[in-house]
Amino acid sequence: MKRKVIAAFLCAVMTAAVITGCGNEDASSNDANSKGADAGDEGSKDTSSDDANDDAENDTDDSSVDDADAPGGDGELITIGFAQVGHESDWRTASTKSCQEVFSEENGYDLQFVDCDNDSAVQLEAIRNFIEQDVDYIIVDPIVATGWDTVLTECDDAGIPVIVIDRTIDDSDKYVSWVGSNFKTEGLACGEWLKAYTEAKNISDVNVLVIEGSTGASATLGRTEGFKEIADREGWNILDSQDGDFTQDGGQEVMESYIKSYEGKFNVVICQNDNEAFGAMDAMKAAGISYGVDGDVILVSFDACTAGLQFVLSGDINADFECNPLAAPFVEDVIKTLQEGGTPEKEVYMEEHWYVNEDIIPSIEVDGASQDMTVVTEEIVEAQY
Ligand code: GYE
Repeated sequence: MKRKVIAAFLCAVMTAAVITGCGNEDASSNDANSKGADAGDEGSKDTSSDDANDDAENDTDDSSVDDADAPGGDGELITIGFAQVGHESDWRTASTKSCQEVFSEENGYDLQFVDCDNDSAVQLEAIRNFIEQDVDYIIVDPIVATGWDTVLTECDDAGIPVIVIDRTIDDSDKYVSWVGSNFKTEGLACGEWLKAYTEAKNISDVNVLVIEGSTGASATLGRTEGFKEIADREGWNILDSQDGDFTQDGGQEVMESYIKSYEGKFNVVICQNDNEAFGAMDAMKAAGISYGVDGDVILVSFDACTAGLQFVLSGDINADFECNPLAAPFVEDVIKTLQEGGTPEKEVYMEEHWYVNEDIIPSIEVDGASQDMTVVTEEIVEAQY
């Protein structure tokens, strides 16, 4: 099919335009008042109207593009296959909802959505089905960071552009664009805040339990690495670090077993997402262990979805490091750029904020950049996803 040939050509152009690989050290901007994304290294901007794209448009000979043959030509819907991780958390629900809203029929899309239920084999099969169906674009949120080169080569051979969202792919660059968060920065921010907070509270003995996200997910790897870097630097004692699978049940189970092994020995619990924190709270409550701003245990979380922020507001969670799930509008910018024959940014970073209950640490320094700590209010909770 002609449009596939054109797409394959665009893929080749885009592969040549790779600027940096995923996982570079650039902190996403932590501007306290706006939600959005940063494209590449150049700060926040509209990804569809930057110079790089304009140049690429000029360089691309699209004289052979026949509008009727292009995806979505002649008023046809643009077909998208989306292989979503699963439905494990509030964050995931917000991500799915955002994609379904943006890629609606009303907006000109036919979205084939597959919930992969956290199973990598199901995710690979979903992508191969999308190739079979000859969709126009594939969106994937990779459950794990590795094992991608073969299937991405198959997409490339079929001329179907792949857009990666949220978690990164670490062993292949055969995708057009990635839109997501810098998970290591989130982990570093958590560590820097904990350092400032324990100093402000005169807590010199820091004994930490970590409830990790799913094993092999880049969100888990980055948050773990960032936090550990600060813990090692500060000489904190990480008593244990186990997989809670990003679920409430997982968080509760891990916390219950931690309480059996370490009761009386820990004063910090780091949960790598809100749902795990809800489970950890249930386990601590049942064991009579107090947590949060008035408790014996400092409780920290990631994601900062509405329910998580409610617990920051109530003081049950001390700090919550946002991970912004609303990538879909930026993915749509990527698709529009491709539709117009342009070259989208290889990496687009979501903008995120760090939330706390107490007004004692106004900002922290992460990778040399000052980042605000935002005290949660009712209005912030209500405006959150
Ligand atoms: O933090 C967690 C979800 O990949 C960033 O996955 C995402 C993580 C998020 O289940 O809640």
